[in-house]
Amino acid sequence: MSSSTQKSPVIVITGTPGTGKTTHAELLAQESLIPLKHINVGDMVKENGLYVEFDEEWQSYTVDEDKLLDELEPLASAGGIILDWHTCEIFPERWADLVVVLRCDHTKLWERLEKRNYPLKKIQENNEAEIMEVVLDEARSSYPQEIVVELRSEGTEDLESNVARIVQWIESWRKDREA
Ligand code: DAT
Repeated sequence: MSSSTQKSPVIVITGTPGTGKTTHAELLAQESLIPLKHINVGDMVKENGLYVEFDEEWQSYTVDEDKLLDELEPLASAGGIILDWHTCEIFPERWADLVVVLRCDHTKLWERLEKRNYPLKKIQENNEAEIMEVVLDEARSSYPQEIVVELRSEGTEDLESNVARIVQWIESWRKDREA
């Protein structure tokens, strides 16, 4: 949230399932010089019952968006969070200070999703979404261009450099607010 009183940013890490959001968010929470709470939105939906139903065919929860937004609002207002989710367009624009979209080569992504034992059609759907840049388009149409960053997440070198870059970004965000 871009309020001048907020001391810690809201960082959205998004991307197709399997691109590395949780891996990035966990490392970022460890490496950040300020405390950041990692919110795995998918887990929150499950654990807090923020869904309408479980879709057996797609093996996924149909999210109750109003309930989810109500639950997240106070956390986003306070700042100092990493929102880790495969979509970002439902979050109000005013929440996000930085939106990171992770990208991965589709054959590599396919292997990662196979390891999760997803149904074949769910692997196909996600693979296609990655090729079609669905999440990137969503981010670009939902947030100002200058806060959306597309980063490659294919190996550990990418992971480490991406996290270092976000840590740097947080530090300059804080300096701007001190000035
Ligand atoms: P997501 O949260 O986007 O669904 P994840 O963080 O659970 O993805 O990662 C899926 C798998 O891929 C997991 O075994 C870790 C691996 N992975 C993701 N990004 C990676 C990277 N940049 N380097 C190495 N492994 C990565």
